[in-house]
Amino acid sequence: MKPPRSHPRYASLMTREKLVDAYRDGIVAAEGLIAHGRGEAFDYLFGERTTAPALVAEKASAAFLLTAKHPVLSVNGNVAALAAKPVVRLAKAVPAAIEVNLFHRTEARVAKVGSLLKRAGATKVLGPRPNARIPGLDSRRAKCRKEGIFSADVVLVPLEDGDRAEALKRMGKTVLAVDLNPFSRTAQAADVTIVDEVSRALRVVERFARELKRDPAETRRVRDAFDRERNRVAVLSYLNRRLRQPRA
Ligand code: PTJ
Repeated sequence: MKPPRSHPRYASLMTREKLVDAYRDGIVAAEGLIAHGRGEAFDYLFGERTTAPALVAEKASAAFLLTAKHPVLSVNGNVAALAAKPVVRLAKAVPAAIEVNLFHRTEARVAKVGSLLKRAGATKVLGPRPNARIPGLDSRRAKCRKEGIFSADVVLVPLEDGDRAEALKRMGKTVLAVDLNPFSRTAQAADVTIVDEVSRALRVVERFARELKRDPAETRRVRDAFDRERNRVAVLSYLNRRLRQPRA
């Protein structure tokens, strides 16, 4: 059942429909629907818009991606369902590789997510036939491609489940996360955490990447000036203000 356009929560209800359809098509894991619920609760608290601290983290992420030697965008079921086009556009703008990496991994779902990304315009998608493992991870998330996540220096990990971000950090990589939950383990482990809804966030990172690309010195300045602790405090202060004054 599609919600009527006049419904005050139309956009949010349509996003749920999109995820349920993607679940039925074998793109999203059942657990992904639950994860979305947590994400949308935080989005509601943040006012369902990109906040000023998120913008700062988005610009810094663009700078880290542009200055990387081998940047990779990691994609799971939820990210593919909500933001296949923004992922592909960002990958082209940087340019960065795309790798499907699933927590609830089945080879069938890896293939389906890959096909969806290709329909969204990706020319190459890594993920099938994994030939390396992320050390220290027991889950199927450890499976990856040598020429992809394994050898990347900067990895963007939207909607993580925590332990992989920490394992990637132990490998010496720079980890950029997108997570609406500022208290999550991922949010705390990442070098840059974008606390914003994934489809909005990736569009903004792409816009900054296109802008910064023209000015390498400014790109390095933005990257080096990013202060993760300061950004985290700004996100939490924003949330605190919203909780005190929901209409602010
Ligand atoms: O497709 P798979 O098998 O790789 O599984 C993907 C999920 C999302 C199920 C898996 O990675 C997982 O279990 O993740 P978690 O531990 O539930 O963490 C997901 C995080 O993303 C939570 O902190 C949510 O608040 C956040 N989140 C959910 N939806 C969004 C979001 N953040 C940004 N934008 C969203 N739309």
